[in-house]
Amino acid sequence: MNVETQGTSRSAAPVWVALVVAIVGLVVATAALTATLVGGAPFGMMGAGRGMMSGGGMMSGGGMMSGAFGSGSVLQPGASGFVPGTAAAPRIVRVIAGPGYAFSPSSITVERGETVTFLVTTMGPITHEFMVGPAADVTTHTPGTPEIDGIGMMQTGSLTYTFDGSGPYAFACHEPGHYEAGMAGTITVVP
Ligand SMILES: [Cu+2]
Repeated sequence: MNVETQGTSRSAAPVWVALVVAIVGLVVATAALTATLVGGAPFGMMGAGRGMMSGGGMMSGGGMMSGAFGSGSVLQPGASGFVPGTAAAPRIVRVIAGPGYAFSPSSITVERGETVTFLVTTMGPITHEFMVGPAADVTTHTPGTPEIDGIGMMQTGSLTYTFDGSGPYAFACHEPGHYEAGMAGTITVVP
């Protein structure tokens, strides 16, 4: 009797352990699969994979918006296959102004000599402007420096600029107090 009981409990324990391990394994595998499907679906539907290649999270807002306007906007200057903008066919660069006193992105890279059309959209209730040119002129708000004035909420302004110098270039908003609050960005020129 004693021997039989011991025998039963000895052989039952490994079966029980194996069953638990199997169940836990199944649950983990199911959870992982679910996470993959749930996490993967939005990327596949929205960005068709481009979001993931360009670093998704980092680009977030801008990446999603530019994703709808062709793959030409994905490659950045310096990357192989990048097509620089020309006067006849400027490269489109989208910039979000606000909400608050910031541009997104706050740093932009251009190829030397290329022509870029900035499409600047204001998010939020504060009106912004977008001035672009040599950093010294932009910083001091020099009259005559190209700018889009008074971009209201959900409005988009357009400005085309050719970067034919070596820089440094910059952009900024000079609505009262905005530049002082940090509403500016840098433009890096690559050969
Ligand atoms: Cu502003």
